[in-house]
Amino acid sequence: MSVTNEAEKKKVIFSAIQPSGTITLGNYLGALRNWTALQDDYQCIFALADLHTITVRQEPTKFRHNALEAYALLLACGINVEKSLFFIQSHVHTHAELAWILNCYTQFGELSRMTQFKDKSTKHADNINVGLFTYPSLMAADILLYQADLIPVGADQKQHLELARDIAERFNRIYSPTFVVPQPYISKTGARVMSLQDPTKKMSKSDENANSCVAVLDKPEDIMRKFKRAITDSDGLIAYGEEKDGINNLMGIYACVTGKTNEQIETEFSGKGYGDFKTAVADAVIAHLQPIQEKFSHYMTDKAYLEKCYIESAEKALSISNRTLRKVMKKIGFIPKTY
Ligand code: ATP
Ligand code: LTN
Repeated sequence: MSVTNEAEKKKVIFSAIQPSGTITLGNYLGALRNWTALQDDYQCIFALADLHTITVRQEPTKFRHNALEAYALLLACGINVEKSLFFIQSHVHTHAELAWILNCYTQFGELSRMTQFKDKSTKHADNINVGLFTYPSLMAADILLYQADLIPVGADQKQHLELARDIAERFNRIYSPTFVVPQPYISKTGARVMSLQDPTKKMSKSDENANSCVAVLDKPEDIMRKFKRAITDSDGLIAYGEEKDGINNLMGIYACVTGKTNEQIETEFSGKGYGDFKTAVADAVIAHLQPIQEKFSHYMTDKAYLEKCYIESAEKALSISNRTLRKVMKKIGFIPKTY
């Protein structure tokens, strides 16, 4: 990414995703595809939030593999390192440093109110570590280091973003304007993809039922099988409607990957059965994912290229984020580092 005058005028977008497992069709249609569409109009900074991932215990070999795979897959989905930064959070030390500082400007009570902390402590009752508790201060550091204007996040991260805004405003008030106060970015095309087995729940990579979730890297035959088994309803009509969560979800997915409207889909399938529709959705998803899967395989055979991308981005990210960190430390009263 060249930091030209023109690029400097563009608003800064920051977002991140954790390499905590296989990337799903939900992650792709709900988040990643929208990120890639923003790259011409904004100065985009994306990260693989691996420091966040260790709030849940990881097996080292699998963790390393998941992170590299996620990096390659996001490039394959269209993140372009010529236009945007895309780095690995743990490679840019300013994140952990600012997170510590922000911990001292965040109240225990504020973190105690975070619903994700409450959910994850119930889910991982044997490992309620302090990192899980201070997760939102690290997320605030990610965002505030780059003076980001807009943050695309899903509903589950809204509360964390609100907290990042509160921390930024608090710091600016105590000292003087230091951080840009970020706003949520609501995508016009954001899709919420629901579980194929329980369409009232969102599709999630941590779902125990493997049939509920399509991974971007799933083989065509697995994608077909999962869609064929998708839960629908009994009225047999391919039409958007109330109490038709299963069909609504399949129509939403089909619309996303083909660009068709609900009316066009209803016309296309009028008089046809759910079996035909499910096959058509699966075929469309397979066709949409095929070029991504091919690019992914190519990137995975070129580790040197992947390394070049994440190192170059990390160097640029370090230089941008260090400016903010030094400013913050100076305002607090730390003795400036002269080396
Ligand atoms: P987990 O199962 O570990 O909670 P997840 O699959 O729900 O993971 P996250 O890593 O929490 O995904 O989210 C990454 C991004 O993908 C977020 O921006 C989130 O809003 C988006 N996202 C996740 N699941 C869906 C979904 N089913 N539909 C649309 N967007 C989604
Ligand atoms: N917590 C987010 C990932 C994340 C993030 C961020 C998102 C880490 N840092 C900064 C936006 C901005 C998640 O799990 N989806």
